[in-house]
This record gives sequence, C-alpha cells and structure tokens, in this order.
Amino acid sequence: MKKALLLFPALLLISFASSQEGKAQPDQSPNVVVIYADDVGYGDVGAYGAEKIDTPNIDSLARNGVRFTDAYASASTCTPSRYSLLTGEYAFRKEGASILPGDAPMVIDSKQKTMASVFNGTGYTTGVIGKWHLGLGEGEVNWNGKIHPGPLELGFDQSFIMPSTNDRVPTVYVSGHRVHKLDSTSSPLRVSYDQKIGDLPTGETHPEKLRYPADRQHSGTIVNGLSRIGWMKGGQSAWWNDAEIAKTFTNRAQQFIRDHQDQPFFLYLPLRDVHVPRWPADRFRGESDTGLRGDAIEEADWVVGEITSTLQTLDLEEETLVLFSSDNGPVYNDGYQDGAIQDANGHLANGRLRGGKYQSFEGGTRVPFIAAWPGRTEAGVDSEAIISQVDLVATLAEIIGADLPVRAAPDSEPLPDVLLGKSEKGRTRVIQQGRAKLALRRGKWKYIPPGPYPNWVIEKHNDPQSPIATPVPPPGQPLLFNLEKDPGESKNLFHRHQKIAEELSTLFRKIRKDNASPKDPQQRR
Ligand code: NG6
Ligand code: CA
Repeated sequence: MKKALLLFPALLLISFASSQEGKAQPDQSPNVVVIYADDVGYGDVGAYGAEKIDTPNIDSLARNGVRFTDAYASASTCTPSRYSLLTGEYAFRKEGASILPGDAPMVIDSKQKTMASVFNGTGYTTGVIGKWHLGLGEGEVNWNGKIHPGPLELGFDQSFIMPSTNDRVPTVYVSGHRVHKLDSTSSPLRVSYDQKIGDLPTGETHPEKLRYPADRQHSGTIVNGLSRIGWMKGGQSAWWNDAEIAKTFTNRAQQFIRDHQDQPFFLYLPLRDVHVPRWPADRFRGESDTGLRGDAIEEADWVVGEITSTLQTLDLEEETLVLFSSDNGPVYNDGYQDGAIQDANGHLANGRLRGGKYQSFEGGTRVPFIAAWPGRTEAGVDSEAIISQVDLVATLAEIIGADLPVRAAPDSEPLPDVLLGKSEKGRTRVIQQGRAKLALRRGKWKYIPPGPYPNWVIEKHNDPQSPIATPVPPPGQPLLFNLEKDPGESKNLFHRHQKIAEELSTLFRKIRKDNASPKDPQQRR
C-alpha cells in the first residue's frame, strides 16, 4: 500500500511528460510485447500461487493487468503452441507441426498470414528475439550460408533467435539469415541428427565432462558441460554460453525497444527458461527454494522486470500492451538429471491441475496468462474467461485495427474486450492438443477421447517420482470432467453424463472437420 502511494505522483509525472512530448497516446494502437516462457506451469509463478519461487515482476504485471485463470496454450508442447500463437490456426491441422528436430524445415509457409505480418502490414516494426523452434529453411539447412526462409520471411523485420531448443544442436544463435558470429571459412558448422560427426566430446563418451547426467537421447555433443540431442562439429566462435542466454535476449530486446520507441512496434520475446538443460546465470543459481528449475523461473522473471522497466524508463508503459504466457505446462525431468525432482521441495508446478507437459489434461495446456496495458486493461482483475493463445492473432489484429484476410487465422477468435479485462465472454469451447491426444473443453465440461496411448506417453505420464505424475487412463476409456467442480480432473463422469460426452464428441469431430485447412500443395516434407 505504502509503495503504491509513493509511486502515484511519479506515475502522474510520467503520463504528463509523455503527453507533452506528443508520443502516441493510449487511444492509438499500442506497442505489443509478447513474452513467452517455455515449460512454465500454471503454478510456477507467484501470481498463480507459487510460494517457493519469487517472481515479483510477473506478479506486478498481474497486479497492473488482467490475470487469466482459464487461459490455454493451444498445445502441451512447444512447436504446435508456437505455430498456433503465430498463425491463429490449430496446429493439428498442419501436417508436421509437432516437436521439430533442430534441422527441420520451417513449418509455417512463407505465404501464411502470421501475427508478425499482421503487425507489419499496419506499419509496425516487428521483431522476434528468443527461442524459435518452428524450423528454418526448406530442406537441408546450410548453417554456413544464407538460412531462409525464416522469421524474416514471415513478417518479422528483425530476428535474433535460438533456432530450435536449448537441448538440441546447433547451440548457436541465428541473426537475420546467418549464424551469429560464425567463422564459416576457418571452422564451418556441421550438424547431424543421424549419427555422431566430428570428435567433440559427447555425453556418451565423456560423462565426466557433464554438469549433470542426461538420458541417452540427450547425450550427444557437449557444449558448456551440457550434452544435447544431436551432434555437431565446428563453428565454435558461434556457440552460445548457456548462462548468458537470458541476458543476451534481454539486451537485444531492450535495444529493439529503444530503437523503435518513436514508432509502433511488436516484439515477440520467447524465452529459453525454463526448458532443459536448465542453466541460468550464476546469480540465479541457488536463489529459489526449488533448485535449478525454480532458479530458471526466477531468471525468466528477471527478464520480465528488465523489459517492463525499460518501457517505464522510456515512458512507453501506457502505450504498450505486455502479454506474459507459457508455451505448455511443466515438466520436472525432461531428459536431464538436474535435480528438479529431488529439489522440488513440495512445489507443484502445475498448481494442482492434473498432469503437465505432453498431456491433454489441464496441466499440459492451462498456463499463466497475463495482459497488462496500464490505463487500458483493468488492473489487478482475474478473468475466468476461456481464451487460447490461438486467439491472439485475431484479437491483436482487432486491437490495432488491422484487417485479416478471410482465410487467415482460421481458429483465432477476436476477443479484444476479454483480453483487456472488460468482458468475461470468452470462448465457449477450446481444443487442447496433447502430444498423443486432442481434448475438448466446452464451458465447464472437458472431454478426452479414449486411448490407446503410445508406449512412450505411458512412460512419461507415469514417471512416479515426479510431483506431478499422473496415471494414464486405461486404453478405450473416454474421460469427461466437470472443471468447475473438479479442476484437478480426478473424477471421470463419462458414465454419469454420457449424453454430454456424446455431444462433446460430436462437436469435437465437427471442429476438426469444418475448419480443416485445405491441403497445401506446397507442403514440405
Ligand atoms: C522431446 C525431448 C524433450 C524436449 C521436447 C521439446 C526427448 C526424449 N525428449 O522430444 O527433452 O526437448 O522434445 O520440448 O527427445 S518443447 O518444450 O520444445 O516442446
Ligand atoms: Ca515448451
């Protein structure tokens, strides 16, 4: 309370100063910054109940904006969620939009409308800084040459990305069309996902060089003491330093904001944290009460704070809509023995929802989601409206007054009043894409069609040590939950409410069929 009183005169001064300088007023189209965390679960931040991880900056965003309780990533893994976020299309409609290897071709077609091209077409300067994981190029990527198509072909004016994930080679940044700081003449970069190439140590051959052990899949080339999926050789000058990834993205994001402070900008800032292998900067390690996983979330919170304070310093706060969310639910052990399970200390990353990453249970896709635009969003309110990240293309288009072509963003619902906290009339239904299953929520009802589930899904779901482990339903067993009474999806009501289950199953098939995107003849392998 005291703090708020002290801040009040300062805020008055700031708004006075900004109107004096004749900068864009809140009535005009706002700058938009989308901060997109990786694998951060519903219960992982203070604003959503975390007690063993400090996230003051994310919490303050929530206090100044709208905190959604029923918001979804479109999928419970990264590539499909990111695909939906940027295209406004459910990823299950797009062949190949599943978790991509590090050398995969780009899964979004250059002709598709994207969030970036919507902003770009309305005069915004657009940038992506952070984790991409939507593929690059059209076939074999030439890491030593021009890498395209990529973000620049999708409407981004600037691009500085981690091409795939931090657990996949190559461990380099791509700036525009080129690998950043690569000396391709003296040390060309080669990447393989089939077999070991070169003679760099791997997790299999040199386990003594590891900060912590990994499973077989993650035991390829070692960089910074962390083994990865896949193998690479050469390109040392371009390798990233894991402890500096957050800082690198943050500095670039701040520069982007400073460079474009006098014109409308859209910044997509997908973070590396809290994806494995977790290795935040020195000053975060040991800071949380839940080990490295919590430390990495505190690092993500620091990024949010850096961005909001940059906006504040530049008097851009009231002209900027900041969104914070995550691409999918949480996971503790995702291939590395980094202590996430042993150090959990009672922290429940899914906030008592059921399950997490990879799953179609709520824990897989229901994520923190905060929208803050001081003066325009309601401040400090909770919204129970159902909203999905797939809605952001159409919603943001409406907020900035951009027209979407008829067939663009086919699954995106324009919900500007919902996003700004002025209405709770969100979606009536939403698809939640698990790795093995699609689920459907309609109002309070959630339907998950019957298995069978592939073996690897069963293994993942049944990791008995994980604090969020949940049994896999027996094959052939449809599930129906009442999320209002049972948000933890513990009580299968399928047999008690078969009529509702049938309705949902019919609706489910209809959504899949009706909106089916026409097959793209240009579809790449
Ligand atoms: C999985 C990886 C996992 C992680 C995930 C992608 C294995 C066994 N597991 O295939 O470690 O990289 O892909 O995560 O390879 S995501 O958040 O980018 O979707
Ligand atoms: Ca993810």
